[in-house]
Amino acid sequence: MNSLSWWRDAAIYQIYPRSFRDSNGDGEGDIAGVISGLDYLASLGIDAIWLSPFYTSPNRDGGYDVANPRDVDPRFGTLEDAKDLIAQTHKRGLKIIFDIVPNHFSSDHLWFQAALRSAPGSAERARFHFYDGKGPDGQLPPNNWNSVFGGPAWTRVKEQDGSLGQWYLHLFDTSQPDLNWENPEVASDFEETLRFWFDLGVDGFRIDVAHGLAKDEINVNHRDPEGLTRALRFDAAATDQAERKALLQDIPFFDREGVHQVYRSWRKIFDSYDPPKMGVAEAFINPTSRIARYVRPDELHQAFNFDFMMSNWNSDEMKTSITRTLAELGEVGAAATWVLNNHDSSRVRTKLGDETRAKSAALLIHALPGGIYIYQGEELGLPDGDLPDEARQDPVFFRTAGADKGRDGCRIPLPWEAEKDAYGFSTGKPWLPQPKNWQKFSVDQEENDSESFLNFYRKSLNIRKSNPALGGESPITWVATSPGILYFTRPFGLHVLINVSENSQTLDISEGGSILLASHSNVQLHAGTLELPANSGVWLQY
Ligand code: ISL
Repeated sequence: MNSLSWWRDAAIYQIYPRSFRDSNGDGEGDIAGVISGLDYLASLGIDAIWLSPFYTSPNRDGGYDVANPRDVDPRFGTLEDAKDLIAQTHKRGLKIIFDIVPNHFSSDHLWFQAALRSAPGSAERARFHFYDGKGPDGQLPPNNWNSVFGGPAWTRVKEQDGSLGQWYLHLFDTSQPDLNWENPEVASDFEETLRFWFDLGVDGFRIDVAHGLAKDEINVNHRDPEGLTRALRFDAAATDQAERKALLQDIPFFDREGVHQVYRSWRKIFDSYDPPKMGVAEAFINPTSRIARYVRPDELHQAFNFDFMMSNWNSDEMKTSITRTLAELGEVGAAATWVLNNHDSSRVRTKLGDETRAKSAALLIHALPGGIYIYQGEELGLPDGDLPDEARQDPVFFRTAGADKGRDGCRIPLPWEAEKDAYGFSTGKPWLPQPKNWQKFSVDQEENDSESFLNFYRKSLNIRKSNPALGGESPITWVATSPGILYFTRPFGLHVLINVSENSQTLDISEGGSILLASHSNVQLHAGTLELPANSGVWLQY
C-alpha cells in the first residue's frame, strides 16, 4: 500500500452501521458497535473501512435520506462517537471513508422545510427542483420520469394557503427531494460538508448516486418511460441484463455532462489536504467506458465496478468484463475496483448459488490489479435472509407494491455469537429478524473452524497484503486453457485459475508451483497436473 495513493490497491470493508453491531440494546447498530468491532476488522487483513450514512435522518431510506450531513443521528450515537471512531480506526493503521449523498436531502432537512413554507419562484425553492404541473390545473407532473424506487419521480405539494401547488422532483423516495446542482448554494454546502469531515480526519468519501446530480431539460418527456422503469429496477432478475445495459444509456437524469464539473471542483478540495483525500463514485451507468470519465486525473479516484459485479457466473462474460475494465481505466491512469456485492444487491453467495463459487469469486478479485470492496458479512459467507413481508422496511418494497421485494434481505444484522440472543448483535430485538439457522455463520463459530469461510477470507486478504504477487497494479497475462477456465498470471510467479464451469477439470500446467490458497481442499496439485473441481479456484505460487 503506497501511503499517498493508498486506495489504489486497498481492500475496503463496507460497514452498514445499522446492521453491524448494536452497543445499547435498541436493536439497531451504532457507532460504538463499530468501534467494538474494529479489532475484528483489523484481523481480516483489510486496509480501510467505509461507513454507509449515520447522519441525522428520519431513516426512510436507511439513512440515505440525510437531514443534516454534518451531524450524527442519535440512533447511531454522537459526533463525539464519530470522532472517536476516526481516531480508533487510525490507531489500528486503517483508513476510514464516509458516505456523502449529494443527489438529494431528506425532506426533513431545514432547506426543504423552508422551501415548503416559501412561495413558488423563491430562493428557498430554487435549491430543489420545484416546477408547476402540466394540465389546466397543474394536476399532471412536469414530466413522465419514474423514480428509481418505483412510481412517479414527482410529488405535488400543498401551498401555504392549503391549495394544491407545485411539484418537486425525487429520483428516489418522496422523502428524498433532489437538489438543484445549478444553484451555487448547493455546491457550497457540500464543500462545507466535505471539509467538515476531512478536518476531523476522514480519509475520503464514497459518493452516492455520483451519476445523478445533473439533469436534462425537465420540460421534455422521456420517450420510453416503461424502458426507464425496467432499466432502474433493483431486482436484477426483472430485466434481461443486456436490455438493462442498453436502456441505461438513455436516462435523462443519469450520467449527464454537468456532473463532471462537480467532481473537478471536489478534487481541488481533496488535493488541498496533506495527504490528499480520496473519492469513490457510485455510478450505475453504461457503457462502461463512461465510467472512466469519472476517474480522469482531475476528478475522482475510483468508481465501483458494477459491470463486473453484475456479470453472470460465466467465464467469457467475466473475462470480457475484466479485460474491458483494465483497458478502459488504464487509458485514464485510474486503478480498477472489484466488487461482489453491497447493501443494494443480492449477497454474492446467494447470487452465485453456492459457497465454493463465492470463495472462487473472492480468489479471482483478490488477485486482480486494483482495489477491492468487501460488504460486511461477505467474509462470513452470509447468504441473503428470507424475510416476511411484514418485516420489510425498504421503500423499494412499498413503492413497487411488493413487486420488487427490495434490499432488506442483504441488510440483516450480522451474527457475532452463535449461542446469544440475536446472535450477539444486540441485547434487544434486531430491526430486521435474523434467520433461524445462522449459528453456523456467526463470527465466534467461524473463528474456531480452520476451514470456515471467515478463515478463508482472512488467509486470502492477509496473503494479498503481504505477498508482492498480489495487490498492487502489476498487469495480468491471460493463459490459453480449457473452455470455462479463467487462467491468468501476474509477476512474482502468481498463477490464478478459476473453474467457472460445472465440470471437474484436470489441467496440465508447468511444474514447480505450489498451492498458495484454494477454494476447497479437493483442489489438488501433483507435479504438473492440477485437479480443479467444478466452480473451484486456486492461487499457485511458482
Ligand atoms: O440507478 C440505479 C439502478 O437501479 C441504482 O443502482 C442507483 O445507482 C442506486 O439506487 C443508488 O443507490 C444509492 O442511493 C440510493 C440508496 O437507496 C442506496 O442505498 C444507495 O446505495 C438513494 O440514496
